[in-house]
Amino acid sequence: MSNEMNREDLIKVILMGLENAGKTTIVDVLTDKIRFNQLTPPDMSPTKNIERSVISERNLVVWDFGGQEVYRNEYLADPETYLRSISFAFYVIDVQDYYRLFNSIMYFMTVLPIIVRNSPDAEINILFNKTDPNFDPTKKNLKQMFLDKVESFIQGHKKSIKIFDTSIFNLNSIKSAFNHVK
Ligand SMILES: Nc1nc2c(ncn2[C@@H]2O[C@H](COP(=O)(O)OP(=O)(O)O)[C@@H](O)[C@H]2O)c(=O)[nH]1
Ligand SMILES: [Mg+2]
Repeated sequence: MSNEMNREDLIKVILMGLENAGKTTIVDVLTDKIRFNQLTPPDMSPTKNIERSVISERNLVVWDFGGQEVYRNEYLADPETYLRSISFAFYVIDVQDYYRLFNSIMYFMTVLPIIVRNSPDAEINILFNKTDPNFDPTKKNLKQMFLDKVESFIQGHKKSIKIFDTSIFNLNSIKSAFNHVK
């Protein structure tokens, strides 16, 4: 890890969620590696472990937590290394992935208390990602299903949570979700 990444004045932002939710693509938007609305989604390989990106102009360091199960277990087993001093946590859900919705709910309910315990001041955000302009959510509304399942759980944690619909096909939707991060 370079010295820049260790700078203590940087605001720590984390992205968590299952693999394939679109976390790394979001980092690429925030770091201006993707500058135009995509006509087809970029082809990406799964993130190994954690990748950190510094956005110097905004004083941010973004931790992209690879979502594969082996890595997920590693973070949860050692939260003091990974989940401390977080200012903003973004939990990313693929609203088009019906078959893994339940898995994503379970992971959210597992990580939220650990984040809150290790970073009590962290602001929690949920991104309903892949809400593409041409995607019709009325058939299976995964966003509503997710919220229904976690509602009372969130209330139990007395945290107010910000919610955003995002898509790589609308870069502004992603940038706006991070506007309040400073
Ligand atoms: N349809 C659609 N696909 C997306 C979107 N964002 C990312 N993807 C695709 O989803 C796949 C996984 O993205 P990636 O960023 O690697 O997910 P990660 O595993 O959470 O880091 C890639 O093929 C991306 O191109 C989106 O908003 N809509
Ligand atoms: Mg990734």
